[in-house]
Amino acid sequence: MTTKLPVSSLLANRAAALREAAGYAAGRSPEADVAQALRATRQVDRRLAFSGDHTVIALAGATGSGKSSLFNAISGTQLALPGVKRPTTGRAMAAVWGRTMPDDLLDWMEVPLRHRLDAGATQLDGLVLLDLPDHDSTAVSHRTEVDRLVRLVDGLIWVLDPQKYADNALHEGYLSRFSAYADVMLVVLNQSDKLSPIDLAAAREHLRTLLSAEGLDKAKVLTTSALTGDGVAALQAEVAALVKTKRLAAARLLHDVEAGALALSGDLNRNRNRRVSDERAGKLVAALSSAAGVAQVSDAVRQSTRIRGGVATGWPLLSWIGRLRPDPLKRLHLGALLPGTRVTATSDSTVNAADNTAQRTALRSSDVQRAQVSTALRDLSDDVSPGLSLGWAKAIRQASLSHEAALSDELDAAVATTDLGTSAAIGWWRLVRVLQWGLLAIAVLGLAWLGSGPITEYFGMKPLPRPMWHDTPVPTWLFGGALLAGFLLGLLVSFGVRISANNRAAKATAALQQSVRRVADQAVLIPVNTELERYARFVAALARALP
Ligand SMILES: Nc1nc2c(ncn2[C@@H]2O[C@H](COP(=O)(O)OP(=O)(O)OP(=O)(O)O)[C@@H](O)[C@H]2O)c(=O)[nH]1
Ligand SMILES: [Mg+2]
Repeated sequence: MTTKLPVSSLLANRAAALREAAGYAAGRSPEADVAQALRATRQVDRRLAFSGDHTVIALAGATGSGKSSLFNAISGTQLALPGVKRPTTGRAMAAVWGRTMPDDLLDWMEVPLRHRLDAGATQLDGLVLLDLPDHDSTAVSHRTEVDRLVRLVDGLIWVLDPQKYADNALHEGYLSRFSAYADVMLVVLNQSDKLSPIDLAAAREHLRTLLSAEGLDKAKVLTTSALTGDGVAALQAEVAALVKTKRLAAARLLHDVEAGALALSGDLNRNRNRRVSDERAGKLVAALSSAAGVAQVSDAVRQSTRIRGGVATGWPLLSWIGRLRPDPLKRLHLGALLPGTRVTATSDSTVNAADNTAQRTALRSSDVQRAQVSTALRDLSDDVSPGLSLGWAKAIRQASLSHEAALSDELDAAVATTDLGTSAAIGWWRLVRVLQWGLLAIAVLGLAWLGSGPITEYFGMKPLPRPMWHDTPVPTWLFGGALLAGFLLGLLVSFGVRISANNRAAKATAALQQSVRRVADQAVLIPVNTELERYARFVAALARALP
């Protein structure tokens, strides 16, 4: 019966965190780093899916170092063919100790040559030993095979020989890459029979120094001779110890996950709680407001209110002249919002309203205003990007520009659909209007009274009485007084109209700015903050994946 790998929840948690981080980093962090992280998590999934009873350890090293000979020595077989002709081994071969053959595992590793051995009293039950081709082979196929398998195995035995152990190509080109894997690695100096005991001790010391310099000081170093069998038992014991813990696979995978996390950590920055500041958002809204013509519309509201207020409350004998003046709101195509044709803006229609070609104003933003918007957008993304890597900064910039093409249409639609507060009539205007017409009626009455003489005479009636007040006939008082009062009232009320106009302009400005703010939210602030949120999640996930 096979059991699942006794893998610590640490590995599972870290792998999950790394997968999450890689997901967030996709398209932001360098592609190769994201790929490495995802490869590591995939490897965890796949390796964990296989039998946890087996530990795969590979013999790796340069050609002629004695990998195949050690394979035979450890297994007590002649399965591998050590050769004089170099390189000899071309395909990996597996020896499996125990009663079951982990075919699924070896299929995944694509190792077709497999032999099962009885573990007997060897303590090697569960070991899958691989004889690999030479890692620095002249044959490309050998190198590819080694590179592929070295990624998949649980542990490694690096076989060196006295002639080549200090070879730079070996250390800098290959071994140093495994510095993080020192605890799942044994380093074996083979062919010890070729050196005198003193030279062997010196070589071993030298090798230790070289390994330390490459961060591999934790790796165990052994000396063996496949020819004489010297040190083979000790090597077997080390291998048996690795197999016994059954933690080798988990340890190796954990290193892979950590390496993946480290690759992405170049994009870590301590400041993960980035948000667009209120100040920046305010500046953006100001630039957008300017481009959207908020001031112009607000002015038009003021003018329009004054004209209409004048017509409504002015002296009727003069106020009709105001009707001849064009309404500035209508000139901006905002006349739909004047009394009688009420259009209400809904909060979420602002962005989509851009499709509605009927809702367009005659406002056009200038090049200067457009440049101000561009600057505000750039400042905003620059503001939240310091310390971020290029990929993330670029993603934030792109988020800030995601709606740029449609921005002016969206703003225009937002202005066109904003309720400017000009539709409702102003109460006291009506009162004044009634008063004005009343006064005019009194004046007409006075005039009629004054001119009533010929009419009453014509009809043979008694002339109307003509009471006097302060030596002047009352009808004259009525006529002159009402006219003067109407004129003066119109004059007086024009100050009130001015206040109304200013109030309405201020309210319109506020309403327009709110509409512009909604566009800024939808088109810029939400996309940018979403990207920043993504970065925060990336940092949090990566922190959980890192040691
Ligand atoms: N003296 C001595 N010779 C050894 C020892 N181990 C291996 N040899 C010889 O070294 C040569 C190469 O050995 P292999 O085991 O084929 O080496 P390898 O690392 O498998 O080589 P490739 O398959 O080409 O990568 C053979 O002639 C072996 O007999 C050893 O410990 N001492
Ligand atoms: Mg070989």
